[in-house]
Amino acid sequence: MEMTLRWYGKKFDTVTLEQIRQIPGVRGVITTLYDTEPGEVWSRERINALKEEVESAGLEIAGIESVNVHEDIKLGKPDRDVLIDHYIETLENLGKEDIHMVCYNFMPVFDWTRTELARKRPDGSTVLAYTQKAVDALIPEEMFQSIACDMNGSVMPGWEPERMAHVKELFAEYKGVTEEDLFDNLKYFLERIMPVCRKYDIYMAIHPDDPAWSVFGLPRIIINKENLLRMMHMVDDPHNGVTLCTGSLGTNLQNDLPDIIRSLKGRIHFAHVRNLKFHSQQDFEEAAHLSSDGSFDMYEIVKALHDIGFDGPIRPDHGRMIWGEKAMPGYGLYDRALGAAYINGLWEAIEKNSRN
Ligand code: DNO
Repeated sequence: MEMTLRWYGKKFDTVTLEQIRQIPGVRGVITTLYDTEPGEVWSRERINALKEEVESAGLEIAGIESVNVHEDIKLGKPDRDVLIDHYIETLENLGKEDIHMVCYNFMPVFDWTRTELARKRPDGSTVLAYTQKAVDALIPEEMFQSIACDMNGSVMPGWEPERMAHVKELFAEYKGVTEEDLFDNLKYFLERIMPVCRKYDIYMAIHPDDPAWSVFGLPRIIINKENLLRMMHMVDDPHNGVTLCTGSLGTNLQNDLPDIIRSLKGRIHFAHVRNLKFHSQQDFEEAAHLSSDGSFDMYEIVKALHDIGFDGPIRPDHGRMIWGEKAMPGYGLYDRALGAAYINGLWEAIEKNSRN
């Protein structure tokens, strides 16, 4: 595996490349052109400039998170072909710049969903949290308003104000769209992009839906082992793979994370590792990465990744806000650096043990 940290770019991130460079074992960043809109072609010049910026700080681009998929592709609307052409052009430009892993998601309307961005824990840290009761009590258009005040002035991925301005219309468009429709539209998209992925050896890594169930009645498909295997087999090419995100798949306690990891051998191209603490089935908060701070056995998760020979980029995922840091919720420096050190420690121990 290659330990990495997500970085949103100089204009958007409070964390600098120089700081990332000092986290032991981190040599790569996962980044994006954060100010591009879904459907827009990423120019080779802009990708190259980003690459040079990262490389001049002594790091490398280990992959992109995300190249976002336009809603019309997810909806299977008539203009999807043009939009997929644009996506292909972006992939081509990334390939030419020697970038080989792209994370994306196929969640309708919302990307990840949380009901609180700064829940206070007993140790004084703040974390993102989800309570089903709060979601049930909200109308979707109010979701953004209800959490906006805790964003620390940042633009959060998946919660861009431009996207939120259209939530009402988007909901109307998804009326009647079933999970089967979404599977069909995903298949169509994947089949069209696979040739360019093969040509430039780009590994697509779909991000699971977070939480791993339908919210606000919208269809959601990347939620469990059965559906992950279905999506892999329906376009059976190694370039069609998965981002194994423990914090997303793990929202559903029925999902056995080490078992899912083992069943996806060879098709996990990127890993997001984090821990959650559950208070009841659909009421949880994000915890420190350490197993004993949450509900997951992080040793078993990292061991499963090690056992299947996972060699792609991995990153600590959302961290707590600690030590007075002000940053994009989930994406401060300190707790993610602690997470990286912890995952590196687990990996080293598992690696050395496996040699004996
Ligand atoms: C949240 C992230 C997601 C993820 C996208 C991938 O913090 O894990 O926004 O980047 O779903 O497209």
